[in-house]
Amino acid sequence: MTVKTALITGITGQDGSYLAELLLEKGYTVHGIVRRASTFTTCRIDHLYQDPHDPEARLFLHYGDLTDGSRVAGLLERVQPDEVYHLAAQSHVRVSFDEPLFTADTTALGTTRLLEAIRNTGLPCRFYQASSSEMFGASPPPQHEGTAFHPRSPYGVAKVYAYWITRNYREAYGLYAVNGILFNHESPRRGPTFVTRKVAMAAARIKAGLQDNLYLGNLDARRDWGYAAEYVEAMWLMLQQDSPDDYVIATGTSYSVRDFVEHCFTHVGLDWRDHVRFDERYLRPAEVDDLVGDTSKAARVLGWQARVHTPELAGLMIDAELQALLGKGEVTVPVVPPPTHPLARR
Ligand code: NAP
Ligand code: G4F
Repeated sequence: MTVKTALITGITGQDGSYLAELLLEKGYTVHGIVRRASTFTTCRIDHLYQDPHDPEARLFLHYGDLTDGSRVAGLLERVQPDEVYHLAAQSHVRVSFDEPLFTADTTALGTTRLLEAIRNTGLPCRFYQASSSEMFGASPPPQHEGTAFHPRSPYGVAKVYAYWITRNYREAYGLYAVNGILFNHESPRRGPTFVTRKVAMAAARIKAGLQDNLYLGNLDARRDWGYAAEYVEAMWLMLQQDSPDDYVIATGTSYSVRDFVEHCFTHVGLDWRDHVRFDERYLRPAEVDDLVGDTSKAARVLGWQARVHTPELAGLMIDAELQALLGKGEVTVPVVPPPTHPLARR
């Protein structure tokens, strides 16, 4: 068991929750930054919560916001982490068109605030930046570490900035700072406005007779969808190497939004054409048409490769939705068996 200390920004998000689980399993002490809201936002990590008065406690939460550089610096000084996983961001592509300045402040400049804090404290900690395949945007697939960036959204542009500032601090100040260029990764913990979770939730509710239709935008876009619980293992591996570098993490396969919809509806014995309707509100001013990651480098150096592919992912997500409906008493008869994939429990 290691006795390292990690600091996670975005610990309340999808990836933050899986990463916190993984690091606690590995024996780390984990500190997470949580932004204050009028309601609790910790539902994804409530199962990990430990009373901080317990001498055995290894998970600690602190209020903080990426827009407040002095707070971020103060926390870094106090926690003295060995590893910093920077996952916090305004992460929704469609929302970034509505809120480009907030997205830039949080997703781009938030990264600089953290890197500056590390540089100024002089801590010898390792830094992980949550970079994104959205940076490749219009560059044709397959995309790898050397593919040119051509972002298509304010979010993608902000992530390109964050990518380069991370590399700049590595080159200029010798920081151990890496970019994980992760392609879309999903799970039952995915935010409900991202397309996979939106589809899985709706298909389960339609099957249960709780709603009739699902409104979507562009069904032709293609994505390389993997399973989030596996992708956090790659984040950890990147910080365990002898020297810092950047890695693409993906499954290497691509499916259209239509394919994903079909997988979910077929899984519960429905024909998606009877229920899916078009709503132009879900279109974007500029779209990313096709993302497929080339993970040769991650396989060679990190020994990482995806085990769950998009069809199994769709199955485990929809099974989880049906289980959740059963748990809430909204469905009285199991519609499908409970999830059987071992990773579905994470
Ligand atoms: P997510 O579920 O949207 O989580 C984002 C996290 O950032 C949440 O904990 C959120 O807090 C926090 N956050 C947002 N603004 C903040 C601020 N101003 N100050 C402090 N915290 C703030 O995202 P995710 O799917 O876990 O993704 C994690 C990271 O990987 C993000 O940077 C994302 O852009 C990037 N990424 C994701 C994917 C993917 O497919 N999931 C692919 C490539 C890269 P609240 O809970 O309070 O909202
Ligand atoms: O699920 P999405 O919103 O994910 P998107 O835009 O690919 O972004 C996600 O992956 C990025 C990695 O490439 C991350 F960096 C980012 O943080 C985020 O996690 O949309 C996927 C596709 C898009 O082409 C969108 O136009 O689905 C299409 N889509 C069609 N109807 C829809 C909908 N997307 C959403 N969210 N909602 C719809 O109704």
